[in-house]
Amino acid sequence: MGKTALITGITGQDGSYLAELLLGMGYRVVGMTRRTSTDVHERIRHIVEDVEFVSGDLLDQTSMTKIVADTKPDEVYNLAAQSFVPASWMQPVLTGEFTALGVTRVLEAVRAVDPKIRFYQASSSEMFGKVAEVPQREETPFYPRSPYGVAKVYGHWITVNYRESYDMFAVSGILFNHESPRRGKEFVTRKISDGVARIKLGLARELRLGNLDAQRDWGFAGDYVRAMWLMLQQERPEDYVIATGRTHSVREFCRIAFETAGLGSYEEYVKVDPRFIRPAEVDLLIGDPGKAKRVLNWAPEVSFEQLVQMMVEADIDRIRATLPTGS
Ligand code: NAP
Ligand code: F7E
Repeated sequence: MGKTALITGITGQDGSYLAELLLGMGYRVVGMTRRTSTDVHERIRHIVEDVEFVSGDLLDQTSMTKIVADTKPDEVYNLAAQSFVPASWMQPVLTGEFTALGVTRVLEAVRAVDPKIRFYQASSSEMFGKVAEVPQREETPFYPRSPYGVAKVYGHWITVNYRESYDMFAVSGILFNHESPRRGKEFVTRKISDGVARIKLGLARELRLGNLDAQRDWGFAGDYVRAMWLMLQQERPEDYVIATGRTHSVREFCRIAFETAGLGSYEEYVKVDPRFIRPAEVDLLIGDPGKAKRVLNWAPEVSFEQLVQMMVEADIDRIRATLPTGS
């Protein structure tokens, strides 16, 4: 019998890649979705027939417990969250409900139904915030800089606490920024690749961004979901930093993206717009993936340059396909 995995957040970027990975390994994949009045399956349209869907919400304990009891998973991947940092200043309470207390609700469901179920929590490099050391490791103290980061710190520690209180196999992956052509368009990398494609195809003339000097350790989402799975296959439940170990500025991302499209210098098109500057910024993130390499034998396969090219080319192809032929 193959294993069963329950994924919360299956309609998101990571959920779609993780579902593909697990289906390819023969898992029965159960995806939790929220009820919506419109179709939200864009990222998983190609595997929608292979996934079993259950309806639930991180805000609702009853639905969470029933889903875990009914589907009897071997592994639960808790990827659902309000994940956009600027939105967390606009909706700090809701972000806390989803991204912080939501984790406790899933953990409670697992504990009540079967504490032997293995649990993965999607922790984030945003927990390091105003960084205490460079590069950031599993032991680096947290100093979050947004309501999102604060909520993720709660989610992280409640996962550690359930592991220590109830002897559960509950682990936390501290993932640094990971991107793909499936990234939401509000995040800076996809905003840039989409903006570059629009300029290339004559649909826009400029791209408005915020802080171009912020530095992030950007990897490819497809590589990062492999690490999630590996963490749940270990003998002992432990937390891991997942990162490339390299950092780049938003400005560098722009430079490569505009060059990839053959548009020349980004400076001709990019305008800094104060609307996109954050109340508090995370200036520099760079992770040390040493433990993941040593213990999980994990390493990223897609480089920064390949990632930028992949995203720009995918957006050009996608938008071109919507244009009348010949344009
Ligand atoms: P994403 O694309 O924003 O997807 C978020 C998912 O959460 C969506 O499927 C969304 O469903 C679901 N969701 C939100 N609120 C929910 C609720 N109340 N009940 C049930 N589902 C809910 O995020 P992602 O980039 O795939 O990231 C996955 C996880 O990793 C998130 O927890 C994120 O915070 C964390 N993380 C991401 C990164 C990164 O760089 N991508 C790095 C570190 C950690 P709808 O489709 O219904 O909105
Ligand atoms: O911003 C700067 C912005 O929104 C990256 C989430 O997945 O990764 C993500 O959080 C940087 C920031 O991602 C714009 O100020 C400049 O310094 O793409 P982002 P994020 O905030 O790092 C972490 C690991 C997560 O856990 C989160 O869930 O880019 N920036 N100009 C901009 N950012 C945006 N969004 N838009 C701009 O116009």
